[in-house]
Amino acid sequence: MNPLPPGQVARADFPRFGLNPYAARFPKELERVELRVCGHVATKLCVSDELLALPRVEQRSDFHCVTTWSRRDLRWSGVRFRDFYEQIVLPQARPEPGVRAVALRCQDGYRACLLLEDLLADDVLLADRLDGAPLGIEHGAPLRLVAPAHYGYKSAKHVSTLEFLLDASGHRTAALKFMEHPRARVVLEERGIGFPGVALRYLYRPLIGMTVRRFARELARFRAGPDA
Ligand SMILES: Nc1nc2c(c(=O)[nH]1)N[C@H]1C(S)=C(S)[C@@H](COP(=O)(O)O)O[C@H]1N2
Ligand SMILES: [Mo]
Repeated sequence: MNPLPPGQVARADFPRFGLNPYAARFPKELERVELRVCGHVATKLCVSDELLALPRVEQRSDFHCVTTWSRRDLRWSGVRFRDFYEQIVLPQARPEPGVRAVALRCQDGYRACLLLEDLLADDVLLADRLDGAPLGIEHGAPLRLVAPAHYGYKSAKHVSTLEFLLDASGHRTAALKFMEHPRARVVLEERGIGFPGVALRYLYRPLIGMTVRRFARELARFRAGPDA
Protein backbone atom coordinates (compact mmCIF):
# COMPACT_ATOMS: atom_id res chain seq x y z
CA MET A 1 0.00 0.00 0.00
CA ASN A 2 1.17 3.57 -0.64
CA PRO A 3 2.30 5.41 2.44
CA LEU A 4 -0.19 8.08 3.47
CA PRO A 5 0.71 11.68 2.62
CA PRO A 6 2.12 13.86 5.43
CA GLY A 7 -0.13 14.42 8.42
CA GLN A 8 -2.88 11.99 7.34
CA VAL A 9 -4.36 9.19 9.46
CA ALA A 10 -6.32 6.31 7.90
CA ARG A 11 -9.87 5.58 9.00
CA ALA A 12 -11.80 2.37 8.36
CA ASP A 13 -15.07 3.99 7.27
CA PHE A 14 -15.84 6.59 4.63
CA PRO A 15 -18.06 9.17 6.30
CA ARG A 16 -20.28 11.74 4.63
CA PHE A 17 -18.25 14.88 5.23
CA GLY A 18 -17.86 18.51 4.29
CA LEU A 19 -18.14 22.08 5.45
CA ASN A 20 -20.67 22.56 8.21
CA PRO A 21 -23.03 24.88 6.26
CA TYR A 22 -23.56 22.06 3.75
CA ALA A 23 -24.44 19.35 6.27
CA ALA A 24 -28.18 19.95 5.88
CA ARG A 25 -28.22 20.78 2.16
CA PHE A 26 -29.06 18.05 -0.28
CA PRO A 27 -29.27 17.67 -4.05
CA LYS A 28 -32.70 17.70 -5.70
CA GLU A 29 -31.73 15.40 -8.54
CA LEU A 30 -30.08 12.17 -7.42
CA GLU A 31 -30.35 10.06 -10.55
CA ARG A 32 -30.16 11.96 -13.77
CA VAL A 33 -26.68 13.21 -14.64
CA GLU A 34 -26.75 16.71 -16.07
CA LEU A 35 -23.67 18.87 -16.31
CA ARG A 36 -23.71 22.47 -17.49
CA VAL A 37 -20.66 24.06 -19.08
CA CYS A 38 -20.38 27.85 -19.03
CA GLY A 39 -17.99 30.77 -18.51
CA HIS A 40 -15.31 31.67 -21.02
CA VAL A 41 -16.59 29.36 -23.74
CA ALA A 42 -17.96 30.09 -27.21
CA THR A 43 -21.05 27.91 -26.62
CA LYS A 44 -22.66 26.91 -23.33
CA LEU A 45 -23.59 23.26 -23.00
CA CYS A 46 -25.82 21.03 -20.97
CA VAL A 47 -24.47 17.49 -21.20
CA SER A 48 -26.24 14.35 -20.09
CA ASP A 49 -26.25 10.94 -21.83
CA GLU A 50 -23.30 11.99 -23.93
CA LEU A 51 -21.13 12.23 -20.83
CA LEU A 52 -21.93 8.68 -19.79
CA ALA A 53 -21.18 7.42 -23.30
CA LEU A 54 -17.50 8.31 -22.88
CA PRO A 55 -15.14 5.37 -22.18
CA ARG A 56 -15.73 4.13 -18.63
CA VAL A 57 -12.80 3.80 -16.29
CA GLU A 58 -12.50 2.14 -12.92
CA GLN A 59 -9.91 3.36 -10.47
CA ARG A 60 -8.77 2.48 -6.97
CA SER A 61 -7.55 5.48 -5.08
CA ASP A 62 -7.11 6.88 -1.59
CA PHE A 63 -9.13 9.89 -0.46
CA HIS A 64 -7.59 12.56 1.76
CA CYS A 65 -9.64 15.12 3.66
CA VAL A 66 -7.81 18.29 4.65
CA THR A 67 -8.85 17.74 8.27
CA THR A 68 -6.32 14.82 8.28
CA TRP A 69 -8.50 11.71 7.84
CA SER A 70 -7.90 9.46 4.84
CA ARG A 71 -9.87 6.55 3.44
CA ARG A 72 -7.76 4.11 1.50
CA ASP A 73 -8.53 2.13 -1.60
CA LEU A 74 -11.90 3.34 -2.78
CA ARG A 75 -13.10 1.85 -6.05
CA TRP A 76 -14.57 4.61 -8.18
CA SER A 77 -15.96 4.36 -11.64
CA GLY A 78 -16.96 6.97 -14.12
CA VAL A 79 -15.33 8.84 -16.97
CA ARG A 80 -12.00 10.65 -17.09
CA PHE A 81 -12.31 14.42 -16.80
CA ARG A 82 -9.71 14.63 -19.57
CA ASP A 83 -11.84 12.59 -21.96
CA PHE A 84 -14.82 14.78 -21.16
CA TYR A 85 -12.72 17.86 -21.81
CA GLU A 86 -11.15 16.64 -25.04
CA GLN A 87 -14.15 14.90 -26.55
CA ILE A 88 -16.99 17.17 -25.49
CA VAL A 89 -15.84 20.52 -24.06
CA LEU A 90 -13.12 21.34 -26.58
CA PRO A 91 -15.09 20.60 -29.76
CA GLN A 92 -18.55 21.69 -28.60
CA ALA A 93 -18.07 24.48 -26.03
CA ARG A 94 -14.79 25.78 -27.48
CA PRO A 95 -13.17 27.40 -24.41
CA GLU A 96 -11.26 30.63 -24.94
CA PRO A 97 -7.51 30.04 -25.32
CA GLY A 98 -6.74 31.80 -22.02
CA VAL A 99 -8.82 29.44 -19.85
CA ARG A 100 -6.74 28.15 -16.90
CA ALA A 101 -9.19 27.30 -14.11
CA VAL A 102 -12.57 25.65 -13.65
CA ALA A 103 -15.08 26.45 -10.91
CA LEU A 104 -17.33 23.54 -10.04
CA ARG A 105 -20.76 24.32 -8.68
CA CYS A 106 -22.87 21.76 -6.91
CA GLN A 107 -26.55 21.08 -6.28
CA ASP A 108 -26.12 21.76 -2.55
CA GLY A 109 -24.59 25.18 -3.24
CA TYR A 110 -21.03 24.00 -2.60
CA ARG A 111 -18.28 25.34 -4.86
CA ALA A 112 -14.67 24.39 -5.57
CA CYS A 113 -12.11 25.57 -8.08
CA LEU A 114 -9.23 23.69 -9.70
CA LEU A 115 -6.62 24.57 -12.25
CA LEU A 116 -7.50 23.09 -15.62
CA GLU A 117 -4.01 21.59 -15.69
CA ASP A 118 -4.77 19.65 -12.49
CA LEU A 119 -8.14 18.48 -13.79
CA LEU A 120 -6.50 16.98 -16.87
CA ALA A 121 -4.41 14.52 -14.81
CA ASP A 122 -4.89 10.81 -15.49
CA ASP A 123 -6.59 10.06 -12.17
CA VAL A 124 -9.24 12.80 -12.17
CA LEU A 125 -12.69 11.33 -12.74
CA LEU A 126 -16.26 12.43 -13.03
CA ALA A 127 -17.52 9.48 -11.04
CA ASP A 128 -21.02 8.03 -10.83
CA ARG A 129 -20.23 4.77 -9.01
CA LEU A 130 -18.40 3.82 -5.84
CA ASP A 131 -17.42 0.28 -4.81
CA GLY A 132 -19.59 -1.23 -7.52
CA ALA A 133 -22.82 0.64 -6.78
CA PRO A 134 -24.34 3.90 -8.02
CA LEU A 135 -23.16 6.86 -5.92
CA GLY A 136 -25.34 7.39 -2.87
CA ILE A 137 -26.46 10.75 -1.60
CA GLU A 138 -23.70 10.73 1.04
CA HIS A 139 -20.93 10.51 -1.52
CA GLY A 140 -22.13 12.80 -4.27
CA ALA A 141 -25.03 11.40 -6.30
CA PRO A 142 -25.55 11.55 -9.17
CA LEU A 143 -22.06 12.74 -10.22
CA ARG A 144 -18.97 13.93 -8.39
CA LEU A 145 -15.40 14.85 -9.08
CA VAL A 146 -12.64 12.56 -7.79
CA ALA A 147 -9.20 14.21 -7.68
CA PRO A 148 -7.07 11.92 -5.47
CA ALA A 149 -3.89 14.03 -5.56
CA HIS A 150 -5.76 16.97 -4.03
CA TYR A 151 -7.47 17.41 -0.67
CA GLY A 152 -11.06 16.22 -0.56
CA TYR A 153 -12.48 19.73 -0.66
CA LYS A 154 -11.67 19.84 -4.38
CA SER A 155 -13.64 16.63 -5.03
CA ALA A 156 -16.99 18.35 -5.48
CA LYS A 157 -20.06 16.16 -4.89
CA HIS A 158 -23.42 16.54 -6.69
CA VAL A 159 -21.61 18.59 -9.31
CA SER A 160 -23.95 20.43 -11.66
CA THR A 161 -22.00 23.22 -13.39
CA LEU A 162 -18.49 23.73 -14.66
CA GLU A 163 -17.55 27.35 -15.20
CA PHE A 164 -14.42 27.85 -17.28
CA LEU A 165 -12.39 30.80 -15.98
CA LEU A 166 -9.31 32.64 -17.13
CA ASP A 167 -7.87 32.22 -13.63
CA ALA A 168 -9.03 31.24 -10.16
CA SER A 169 -9.53 34.85 -9.02
CA GLY A 170 -13.09 34.82 -10.37
CA HIS A 171 -14.00 32.01 -7.97
CA ARG A 172 -15.75 32.71 -4.66
CA THR A 173 -14.71 30.05 -2.14
CA ALA A 174 -17.35 28.08 -0.26
CA ALA A 175 -15.34 28.38 2.96
CA LEU A 176 -13.17 31.09 4.46
CA LYS A 177 -10.58 32.25 1.99
CA PHE A 178 -7.58 30.73 3.77
CA MET A 179 -9.23 27.30 3.63
CA GLU A 180 -9.07 26.86 -0.14
CA HIS A 181 -5.61 26.54 -1.60
CA PRO A 182 -5.67 27.02 -5.39
CA ARG A 183 -4.08 23.57 -5.86
CA ALA A 184 -4.37 21.73 -2.53
CA ARG A 185 -1.89 19.00 -3.45
CA VAL A 186 -1.68 16.43 -0.67
CA VAL A 187 1.99 15.52 -1.24
CA LEU A 188 2.99 19.14 -0.68
CA GLU A 189 0.57 19.51 2.23
CA GLU A 190 -1.07 22.53 0.59
CA ARG A 191 -3.94 22.51 3.10
CA GLY A 192 -4.69 26.23 2.95
CA ILE A 193 -3.25 29.67 2.31
CA GLY A 194 -1.16 31.74 4.72
CA PHE A 195 -0.60 28.98 7.29
CA PRO A 196 1.83 26.07 7.07
CA GLY A 197 0.08 22.75 6.38
CA VAL A 198 1.50 21.34 9.62
CA ALA A 199 -0.19 24.07 11.67
CA LEU A 200 -3.55 23.46 9.98
CA ARG A 201 -3.37 19.76 10.95
CA TYR A 202 -3.76 20.78 14.57
CA LEU A 203 -6.46 23.33 13.85
CA TYR A 204 -8.61 20.88 11.86
CA ARG A 205 -8.07 17.54 13.61
CA PRO A 206 -10.35 18.30 16.61
CA LEU A 207 -13.24 19.08 14.23
CA ILE A 208 -13.43 15.63 12.62
CA GLY A 209 -15.59 13.82 15.17
CA MET A 210 -18.29 16.45 15.46
CA THR A 211 -18.40 17.03 11.71
CA VAL A 212 -18.88 13.32 10.99
CA ARG A 213 -21.69 13.16 13.57
CA ARG A 214 -23.37 16.30 12.27
CA PHE A 215 -23.31 15.12 8.64
CA ALA A 216 -24.69 11.71 9.64
CA ARG A 217 -27.43 13.26 11.79
CA GLU A 218 -28.57 15.64 9.04
CA LEU A 219 -28.67 12.82 6.48
CA ALA A 220 -30.76 10.66 8.82
CA ARG A 221 -33.13 13.59 9.31
CA PHE A 222 -33.37 14.16 5.54
CA ARG A 223 -34.11 10.47 4.94
CA ALA A 224 -36.78 10.46 7.62
CA GLY A 225 -38.61 13.18 5.65
CA PRO A 226 -40.09 16.55 6.53
CA ASP A 227 -42.74 15.18 8.91
CA ALA A 228 -40.39 13.21 11.14
N1 LIG B 1 -21.18 19.35 -2.88
C1 LIG B 1 -20.27 19.19 -1.91
N2 LIG B 1 -19.10 18.65 -2.25
C2 LIG B 1 -18.15 18.47 -1.31
C3 LIG B 1 -18.34 18.89 0.02
C4 LIG B 1 -19.60 19.48 0.34
O1 LIG B 1 -19.88 19.86 1.49
N3 LIG B 1 -20.54 19.61 -0.66
N4 LIG B 1 -17.35 18.73 0.96
C5 LIG B 1 -15.97 18.45 0.47
C6 LIG B 1 -15.10 17.91 1.50
S1 LIG B 1 -14.42 18.98 2.59
C7 LIG B 1 -14.77 16.59 1.54
S2 LIG B 1 -13.62 15.95 2.60
C8 LIG B 1 -15.41 15.62 0.64
C9 LIG B 1 -16.07 14.52 1.44
O2 LIG B 1 -16.58 13.53 0.58
P1 LIG B 1 -17.53 12.41 1.14
O3 LIG B 1 -18.70 13.07 1.80
O4 LIG B 1 -17.88 11.56 -0.03
O5 LIG B 1 -16.72 11.66 2.18
O6 LIG B 1 -16.38 16.21 -0.21
C10 LIG B 1 -16.02 17.48 -0.71
N5 LIG B 1 -16.99 17.88 -1.68
MO1 LIG C 1 -12.64 17.74 3.67
